[in-house]
Amino acid sequence: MSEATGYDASQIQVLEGLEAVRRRPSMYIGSTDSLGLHHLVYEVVDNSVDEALGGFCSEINVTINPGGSVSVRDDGRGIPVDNHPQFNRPALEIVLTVLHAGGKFDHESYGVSGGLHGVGVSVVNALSEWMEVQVRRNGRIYWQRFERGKVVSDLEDRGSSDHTGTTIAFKPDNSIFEETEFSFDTLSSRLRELAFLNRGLKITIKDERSDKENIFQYAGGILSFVQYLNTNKEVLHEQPVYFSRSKNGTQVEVALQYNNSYAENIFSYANNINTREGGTHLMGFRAALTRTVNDYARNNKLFKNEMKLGGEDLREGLVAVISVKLPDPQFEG
Ligand code: 0RA
Repeated sequence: MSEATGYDASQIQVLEGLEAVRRRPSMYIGSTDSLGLHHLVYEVVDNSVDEALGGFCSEINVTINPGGSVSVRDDGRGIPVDNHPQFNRPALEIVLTVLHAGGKFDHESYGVSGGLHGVGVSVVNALSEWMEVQVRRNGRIYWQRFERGKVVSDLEDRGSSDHTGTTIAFKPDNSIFEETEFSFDTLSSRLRELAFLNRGLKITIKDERSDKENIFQYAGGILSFVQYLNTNKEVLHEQPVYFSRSKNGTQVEVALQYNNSYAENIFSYANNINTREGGTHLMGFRAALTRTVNDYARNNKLFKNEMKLGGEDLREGLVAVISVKLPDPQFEG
């Protein structure tokens, strides 16, 4: 560090990065309305889900606190706290204050889960009146506090711990957000969806303002998701069809179940993000469904003459979930 200023060049860059986020928050989180507000929580939760995808975390607990803050706790490895040589600061501080440093430094995870934008937890920090992080790692408890993205206390060792994990608590900055009231139901539906998409992962949400609570955990993963989507529908077959395949680090899962309606309901996801505008995974699925059923019917002589079923016919009453997880996704739209 330069002795005159107390700052070296890399730290000046850090502050400029977070200032850019506070100046134009929508560029990073989409909007500063209720949607953007809830996006902050998804951003933090997605970091914990990444730990789960790596097999290091089995439970995530979200709490809406009475004072307007939210806490997200996981039992993952804990954010590293050792010195980051490039910045000569604890790694935790870098993850929380440097744009795009949020994820693993190795790029081996499916790390682009980040809600809508995958911008990293430093963006949440920059847009929070305060953020407090507690890390259990190396047999110790570490703690650090930030205000509007800036370090206000150095990393503290607060005693011993016999397990690992990360707790991030933050209060959105009301000078940035038009809406600062978290909705239990809005958060619940995204957390339920994440639990469906990550089989076995336990996600809880507790509302300390009202004592409401939800626990989401699905041994069936997206198979359970399809059953949930067909709740109160008359299904044409009791057991959903389910299959999965992994190849070259890419994982594909499909679950489907027909009901007696005419509606088509296909939900497609890439790295836990709903790909509303479709993509190759959705197009591939639609084409494969049409081809497979037609091939089956032809091979089993179920068709008269040159009969053929159209894709639209085969999607009437279809409820399906397609989930792909891939290391380096290309998102459009
Ligand atoms: C960077 C590197 C490693 C883990 C994490 C970040 C991490 C971040 C968050 C955010 C919320 N929960 C988290 N858990 C972990 C890898 C650590 C290692 O190699 O041991």
